Amino acid sequence: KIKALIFDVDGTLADTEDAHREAFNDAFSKAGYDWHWDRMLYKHLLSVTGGKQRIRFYLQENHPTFLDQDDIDDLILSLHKSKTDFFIRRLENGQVPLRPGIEALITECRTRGMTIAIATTTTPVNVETLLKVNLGADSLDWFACIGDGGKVPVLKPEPDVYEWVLKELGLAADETLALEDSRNGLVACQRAGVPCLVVTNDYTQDQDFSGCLAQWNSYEGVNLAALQA
Ligand code: XBP
Ligand code: MG
Repeated sequence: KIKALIFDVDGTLADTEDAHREAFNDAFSKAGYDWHWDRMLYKHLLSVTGGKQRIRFYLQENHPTFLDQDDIDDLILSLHKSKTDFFIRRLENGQVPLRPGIEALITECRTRGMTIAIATTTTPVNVETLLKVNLGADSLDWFACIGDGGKVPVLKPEPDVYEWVLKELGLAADETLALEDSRNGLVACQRAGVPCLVVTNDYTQDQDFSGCLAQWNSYEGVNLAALQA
């Protein structure tokens, strides 16, 4: 019997990636760099999770000598901090709504007394703000725990964030179900033994989801009866 549903955030609760992408571009331009991530490039860069890791990956492929600077780690950190500020501003301006059907699914879980939790690779303040802005300040308390990129040393596709969440919940992997939008998320689930449902979006629809429990391209038709069947 499934006792908990574990939600990914980026791409799953909301189509956040274009807001992330624009926030990266804003941070680059504010710091005086003429780097620009368009949708096509970003789709490729999404193969690496975590904003700081994504900036480093971009530099490796496009400006490798830039990485030779002694203070490169601090530079990436400060670019990422600025990116987070720009992203939060977009959330607070109401530019990133939840995906259609997500609020109903969360309500359905809560009505049925099912535990809900979060497993994401993003920065904690991003999750907190996304939830507060779209579901109200109380909504943070609806989740039994929030596993994020600040809680574990390595991000998806490694299983650490799922393992952290399972430990917090005190549940076995097969007593839970995860909801993901990306291959990296699915692989993290598989490595943690968590059965995974996938709802794709424009950025992830071409990825390989073999081994997932079920795959949709929208939440239409995704409800607890369908999930537990
Ligand atoms: C989401 C991500 C994140 C965001 C950026 O992956 O990869 O890196 O794009 O977030 P998932 P930060 O949905 O699999 O968790 O810049 O805060 O790291
Ligand atoms: Mg995701």
